[in-house]
Amino acid sequence: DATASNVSGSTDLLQQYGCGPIHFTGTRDALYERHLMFDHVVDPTSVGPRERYEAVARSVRDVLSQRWLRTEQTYERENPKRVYYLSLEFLIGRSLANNVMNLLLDPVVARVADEKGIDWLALLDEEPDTGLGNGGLGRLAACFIDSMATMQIPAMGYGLRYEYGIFRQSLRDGWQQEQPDNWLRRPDPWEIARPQEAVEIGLGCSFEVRNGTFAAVPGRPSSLLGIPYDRPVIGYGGRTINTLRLWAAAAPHALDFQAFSAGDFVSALAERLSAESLTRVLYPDDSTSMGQGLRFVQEYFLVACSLADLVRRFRRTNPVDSPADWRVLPDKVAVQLNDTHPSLTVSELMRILLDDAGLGWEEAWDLTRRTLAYTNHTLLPEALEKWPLPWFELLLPRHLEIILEINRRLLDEVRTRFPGDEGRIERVSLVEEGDPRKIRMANLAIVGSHSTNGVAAIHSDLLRTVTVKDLAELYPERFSNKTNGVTPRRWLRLANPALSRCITDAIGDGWITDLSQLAKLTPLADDGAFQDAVREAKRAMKHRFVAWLASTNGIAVDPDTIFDSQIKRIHEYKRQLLNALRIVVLYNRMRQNPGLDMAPRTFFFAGKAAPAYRLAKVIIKFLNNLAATIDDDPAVRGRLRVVFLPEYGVSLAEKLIPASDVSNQISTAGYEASGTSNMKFMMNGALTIGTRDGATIEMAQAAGEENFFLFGLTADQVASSAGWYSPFWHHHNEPETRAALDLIFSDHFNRNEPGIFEPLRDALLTGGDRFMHLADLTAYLEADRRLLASYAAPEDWTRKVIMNIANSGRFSSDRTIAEYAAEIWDAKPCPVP
Ligand code: T68
Repeated sequence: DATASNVSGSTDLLQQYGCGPIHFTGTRDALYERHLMFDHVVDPTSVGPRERYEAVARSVRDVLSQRWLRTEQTYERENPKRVYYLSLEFLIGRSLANNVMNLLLDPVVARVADEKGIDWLALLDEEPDTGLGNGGLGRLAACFIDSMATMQIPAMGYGLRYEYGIFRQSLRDGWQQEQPDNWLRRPDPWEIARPQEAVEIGLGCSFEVRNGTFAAVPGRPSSLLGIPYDRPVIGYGGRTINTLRLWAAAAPHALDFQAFSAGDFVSALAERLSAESLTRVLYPDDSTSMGQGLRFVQEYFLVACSLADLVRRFRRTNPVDSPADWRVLPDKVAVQLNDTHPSLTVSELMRILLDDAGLGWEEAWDLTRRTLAYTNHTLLPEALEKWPLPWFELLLPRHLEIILEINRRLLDEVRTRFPGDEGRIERVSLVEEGDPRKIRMANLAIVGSHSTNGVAAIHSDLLRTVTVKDLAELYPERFSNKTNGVTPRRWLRLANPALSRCITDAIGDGWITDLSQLAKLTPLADDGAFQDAVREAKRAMKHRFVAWLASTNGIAVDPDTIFDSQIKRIHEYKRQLLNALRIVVLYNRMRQNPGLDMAPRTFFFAGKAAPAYRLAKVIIKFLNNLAATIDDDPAVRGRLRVVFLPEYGVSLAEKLIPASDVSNQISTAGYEASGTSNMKFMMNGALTIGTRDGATIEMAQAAGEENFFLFGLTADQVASSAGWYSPFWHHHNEPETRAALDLIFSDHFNRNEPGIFEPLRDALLTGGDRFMHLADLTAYLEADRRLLASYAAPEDWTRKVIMNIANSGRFSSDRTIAEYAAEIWDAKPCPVP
């Protein structure tokens, strides 16, 4: 009827998704109206925003369902080479607005919201972040699956369906408090449980929950069920809809009625309880390896479920009648290991090919290696996974046999190629001697795959020439670099509507799927009208952020100050303390010289500390006390503000990055593998003040160093500093450094809590300053001076901003994925008709 087509008005679009004559909304039997009333059997006039959110989300899911099915049918029919991205983490964030955008439904939704008086932004806030990751590594996985779907690559993500994602952070007296993230308390409208596709995996022992801990019971083999939960991954334009498959653990046996009648009802249920605890919670440690048993089982569970599933799918489209038929495996399957967390894939695939498929060692090894590829994300020694050999004996005895045989052959090869070089043998060995002996998971991943890559040029170089030098000399052809990227859909088009519009007005919207087109903005860098538009966009996003902050956190900040942000996990190597020292120096200058002419600034910090990382928690406390002390000091009021925003996550980043003027990327050179928020800031028109580390180096090359504020020691200088560096020298010889440190150590920022910042003295001075904060402080302040000078000249500043945006195209994850597809996977698009 006329009303219906007016309201939905989108018949063509819906038809594209196979929805025929169904209306999105506006009639009694339209998608939205039906979900609103029938899903919860409630009166549609009395529902709250959460019900409205669910009804909209389910309607959107209805729209994409047939296209999603057709995507898989196309892959089954065309039988292309498939890519599987294995990751313990997928830091997805919210899905509704992103999915609406990718389906090109936003005009429909905007009209519906308008006509029905729905507060769209409030409704979006009803969706919890899907926080199944710690930081960059997990968010990269989320960007990659977005790009693969947009590029029509037949790909699937495999991960775990943690019931609790990254903990929620609140502050009490400035200290971090952790709360469980019960994101599934309300049903998630995006996931589809597929119990009919469950897989059963075998373990060498059983488990019990004893006194609240997960304990192994040796010598009693057991099994676990993996239940897949699928989430749609929508390519931009809605043509391809891939799948993210997350596994939940369950006990394999239906309730044992024998035990039930025998009265053992409770222990029959207890088995179920221990099985399900395996995927209860994400480990909250980033860039460290806590080496806990439950984590080891989680890793194996992901690997075993995913391989069973992909082998089943492989066999469906490539019938295997004899061992020889397995030879096409590497032509049909590429598996990318996101860090070493899933590197048991090497031994699991060998086990399948040897024991289930009946292949000989040589052939199984050749197929395994050609199928697998590994990405390294860190050089920090404390992050390199090494699992005790006794755990393998207990849980995975067959894997241990296989790994030791891989090692025997590896060491034979090393002996032949480097006779007499015992040191080398010790270093490349998969087994680290000690008590207990340990398996080196990075070595296993490198030896058992055909490709090892780092995530930025400098990182890949250091990996090859320092961290795993001996393996790189053995297999040089396996090593390459794939500089990270981020999806411009979520991080520019969705997060920054003001700048997106401004860009599209200037060069059209082709940039959304081809970010290199931003280069067309270069000739406009000095164009007055375009400069005005870019400044206006930034202003609009700052105002939006300020309004959000006031309404949600009750914090009032002045949008006419410079927004200077550092948002990332709290870690010594990321040097939030260096930023704090810079602020203390500026604070001292203002106190000493009340007339000092300096543009007013707001410094934003956000980030979580691993709950067991003591010093990181002290850093959070210090930032909060710094903020409070400055707020209370009339000498600097209105000119200097520090704000620590709690609960950093994808949704907060989406709000703060578009509003920021300055991006701090100040890790000790050589420590930040790549960084990815650095790229998000760049494409959103923030200027970077930072060290020559990770991908920041390549960003500055792309934009021109004159458009960056780089400072500090290089990675080479840091690496060779061991003999000469002393933080005491800086304390002694640099007045501003000394004044800042002494002010901190005088309890100026903790008058009522004496001594709580003693750990900072150890970190910065007496402990040797492992991350060389003091070595870079004066250079940081000098770069800051250049930054302020540019900000004072708006045309100069905005020119730099435009040059940054125009040259950020290379940092799209579409470019990164194109490189993986061509150089590692040999995967091609498989368009869905
Ligand atoms: C990050 N690593 C790198 N690790 O630090 C960052 N680790 O430079 C890079 O841009 C990003 O990976 C993507 O390549 C992490 O985020 C973790 O989160 C992590 C989690 C568990 C165990 C070890």
